Formats: sequence, structure tokens, C-alpha cells
Amino acid sequence: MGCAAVPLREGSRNESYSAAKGFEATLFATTMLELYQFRHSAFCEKVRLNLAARGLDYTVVEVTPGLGQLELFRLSGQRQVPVLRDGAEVIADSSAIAVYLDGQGKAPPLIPADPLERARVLLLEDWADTTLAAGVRLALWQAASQDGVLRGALLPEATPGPLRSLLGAFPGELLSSLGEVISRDGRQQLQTSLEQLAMLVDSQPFLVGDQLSLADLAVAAQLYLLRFPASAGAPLAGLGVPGVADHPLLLPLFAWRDRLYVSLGRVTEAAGAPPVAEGTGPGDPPD
Ligand SMILES: N[C@@H](CCC(=O)N[C@@H](CS)C(=O)NCC(=O)O)C(=O)O
Repeated sequence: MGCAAVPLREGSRNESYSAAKGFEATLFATTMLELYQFRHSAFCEKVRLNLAARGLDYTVVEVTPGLGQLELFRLSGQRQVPVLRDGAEVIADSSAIAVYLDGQGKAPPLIPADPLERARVLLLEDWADTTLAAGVRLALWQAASQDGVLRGALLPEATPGPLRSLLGAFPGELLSSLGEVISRDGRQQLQTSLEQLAMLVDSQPFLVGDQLSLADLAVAAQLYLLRFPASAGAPLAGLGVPGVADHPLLLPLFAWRDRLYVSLGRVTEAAGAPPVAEGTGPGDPPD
């Protein structure tokens, strides 16, 4: 559930998306970057934030869970999103993509050169991608199991209305009993960690050093699933995990996340949903 594999659009155009309007994106000028994604995956959000921080244009290819992942395997040698394609280069994994983008040598570097700062950033990124991600997945699972509206909102947009209603109305008790079992300890640890993060960002704009880094993006990307930002689009925007999204001690954390999104130009649904390439990728429905 935390990955929320949601192919959202069908039959859309093949056009470019300007991650930061007005920014002259000259990097990768010869080829259009392509991001293979599930829209509501935190790891894909991490890459979208990275691209936005650099003002890079790109198109997205919504990967259809299952069949589309077979195609993705053919392209990248593995079946998970995100995958970034830059001409002949195909890079899988949000961390590897971050290293690749930094390696292109254009500002801003999100992995610091200074060894101490670099160590802090990479440790925090790893924590966000593993421990925090696991806690977020559990919390979202529990929330969705108890909330038919959230469950329905996480379904693919193309889901037919009757099926959407059926799944939204699926007995929550069946799912929530599982959710309670797996989340009892994890939920408390998640709350504690989020409170610590809230304290950190209440007193400093960035998690490490005095500029934006991959640590900020990795943490913000996981927060996406706890309280969906406007860029998640309707009907998810404004929804979240009850008890987390609205917890008073966590308000500074989500306020920090929202400021970060504003600074990256990701404040509207359009900013969160770049156009989907048509007829070119693993997301294509079968003929
Ligand atoms: N370590 C990877 C994690 C990627 C990942 O977990 N992707 C999930 C979506 S959130 C996925 O593709 N799941 C489908 C599958 O495993 O079959 C990264 O940072 O990119």
C-alpha cells in the first residue's frame, strides 16, 4: 500500500513537463528524460523532487503493475520503479538516480562533496528509504484499511466506477485486523521519529548543513504518503493518515514539507502530475 501502485492516466499526450517553469534547463538538452513511475510511490516522488530541484524537463511513463513491470524488466533488468531513462542510459533505484543526476555535474549537487556532510546525508537518506518507509507503509495500510474513501482514492483513476465503489466498500474490519497486528510497535516508533524530525526542521531549514540535500528530499518523499500534498491531485490531496497528518506535534514537519514543495514549484496538481508519454512504455495497456 505504501507504494500505492496507481497507473493514473490513459490515452494522454507525449509532451514535456517543465519541472520548474522559467528555469533554463540545458542539462540533457539532446534527449528528453523519461521517468517510469507509479504516481503515488514515495520513491518516485523522491525522484520527481530531485528533478524539480534541478529544474529539469521530463516525461513520465505510468507503469501498469504486473504487465508493465515485465516490460520494465526488459528495459532495466529489474521490475521496480522508479527508473530514469536518459537516452541510452537507464538507471533504476531512486538513490542510484540521485547519484547519476549529481554526476552530470550541474548545480545544485544534492549529495555534498564535504565528507562529513556527505556521510550525514547518505545515512539520513538510507534511514528514510528503509526504516521510515517501512513505518509509513504500515501507517498508510492501517489508515486505508479503515477508510474506504482513502482506499478508493489510492485506486487507479481508470478503475471503473462500480469496481471502485466495491473496493471502497470492502469490509474494513478484515483489513484493519491485519493492520493492527503489524502496526502496534511500528506505529509508535514512527510517531517518535516524526516528532524528532519535527524538532529538527523547526529550528533549521535543512536536515543537513545549510542547503537542500538528498536527505531533505528522501524524508519529504516519505511524508507524501502520510499527508498528501496538493500536487498529489484530487481526490488524495488533503487526505492522510489520521493521527499523524493532523497531530499537533507534527504540524511543523508538514509545514516544512509544504515550504520545501513551494520552493521547488510543486504546489499544484499540475506540478505533481507531469504528462504521461503515450504508446512508448511499460505502462501501455495490452493491445
Ligand atoms: N530502493 C528502491 C525502492 C523502489 C521500490 O520499492 N519500488 C516499489 C514502488 S514504491 C516497486 O516498484 N514495487 C513493485 C515491486 O516490487 O514489484 C528505490 O529507492 O527506488
